Amino acid sequence: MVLSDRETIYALGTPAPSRAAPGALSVIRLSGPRATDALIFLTERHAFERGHSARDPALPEPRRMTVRTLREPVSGEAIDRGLIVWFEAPNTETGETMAELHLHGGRAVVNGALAAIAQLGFCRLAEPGEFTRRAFENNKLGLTEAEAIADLVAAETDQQRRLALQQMDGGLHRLYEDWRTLGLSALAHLEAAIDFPDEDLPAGLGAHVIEQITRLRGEIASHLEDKRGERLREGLHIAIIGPPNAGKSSLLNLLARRDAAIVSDIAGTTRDVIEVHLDLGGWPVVLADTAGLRASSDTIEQEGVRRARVRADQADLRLLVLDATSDWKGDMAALVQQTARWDAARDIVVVNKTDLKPAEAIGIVPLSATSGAGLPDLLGRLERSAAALMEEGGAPPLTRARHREALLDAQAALARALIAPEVALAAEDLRLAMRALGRITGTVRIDELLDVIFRDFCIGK
Ligand SMILES: Nc1nc2c(ncn2[C@@H]2O[C@H](COP(=O)(O)OP(=O)(O)OP(=O)(O)O)[C@@H](O)[C@H]2O)c(=O)[nH]1
Ligand SMILES: [Mg+2]
Repeated sequence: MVLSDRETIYALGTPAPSRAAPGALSVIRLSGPRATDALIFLTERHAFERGHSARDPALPEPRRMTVRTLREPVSGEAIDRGLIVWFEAPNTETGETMAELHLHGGRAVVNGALAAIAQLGFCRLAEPGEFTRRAFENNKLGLTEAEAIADLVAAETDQQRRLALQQMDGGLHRLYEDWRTLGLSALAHLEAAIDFPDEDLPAGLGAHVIEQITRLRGEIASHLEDKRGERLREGLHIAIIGPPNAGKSSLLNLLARRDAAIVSDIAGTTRDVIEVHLDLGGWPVVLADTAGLRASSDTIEQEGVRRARVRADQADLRLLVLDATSDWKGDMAALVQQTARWDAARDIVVVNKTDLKPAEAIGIVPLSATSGAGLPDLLGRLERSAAALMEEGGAPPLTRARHREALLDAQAALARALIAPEVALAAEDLRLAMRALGRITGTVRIDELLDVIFRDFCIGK
């Protein structure tokens, strides 16, 4: 992307109105030094021909919404009557002068207004993510905050929204910058040792520096292990497991409120893993139905059982579904024992078909997937388990693969620094580690990386 701060850019900030879905309102935003000229030429008759405003002041006060008729600059034909507002640089979102046109949301209005701005000849359509990029260039926000805005727009559940808002506050930015500060102070010690070798400094890295690097590595390592951010972005993985015919697929359909999986009285109906996406009390969830766990001579069913076990191990949470009309206590003991990652505190045992035979025991959730009896209790348990998984630890969670990659680079460089044979080499590795951290927040600029990131931020792409 070629960047020119002097150009005034514009874009429709709301979804493009379609015939099927016109909006009540559409908002066009402009940013750049001539944003207010655009407002004058679009709202004051003949101003464009004259090349200046006849009235003084032709513009409303900044930050004050004002009703104006929007006109084609050349013909003077009215396009819409709407609200205009402008904001003075530098206290704006992009750091430049900004203007907004709040118009009626019809296609002809929006297309007419966009064409009118183009006619002015001194504004150009913004490239994807360009408003955010300008905000970043003008130090209005860091990269992690910009990513948080993209996350906020993409958020589908309450909890995703909460995390995005937290990140917009800069919690993640501060965490990474604190680490960078710590690393840079260790680096300053090393550089002193290099620059003044004759001074009475300890040989090698010195205990203080080793302690700092080790602490940094430890903090980054636990941050990398924290899966909350990934779970919030991609969904908490919940696996439904249990013996054949217990009603696993019936439960999936009940929770999904649709017939996603085939239900039948033939044991061994489900073979492949079937996934549905749900919102469970604000937590995004990927719920997986799996094949009934049993020894089988059918090779396809064997593969299904293998996949079910893999899913059970990979999932964040397991729902063990048992059949109340069978020896469910025996099945429970056997299956819990076979499930490598069973966690008694969080994983949930559901005893299904209680319409046929009641079931009671401490800790289990009795359910009838056919009547829905017991569903509220099960939902309550699921939400509590989800909340327990998500709320561990106070630090802001890792949310993006991009951050993970940079943190892994930083970790590797820190590990090399600790075993470097010379102080100069250790310093070089430490510098690389700090660069990797700076890449996350944007403190260290890498233009090709920024191009990719900002293109990704484009709303409605
Ligand atoms: N009475 C009663 N029948 C149920 C209940 N839940 C499921 N069933 C029936 O039990 C049978 C098996 O249900 P599925 O949901 O296919 O069971 P599954 O655990 O997915 O079975 P596999 O895929 O073969 O492992 C079907 O005939 C369902 O209608 C229930 O709560 N009460
Ligand atoms: Mg099934």
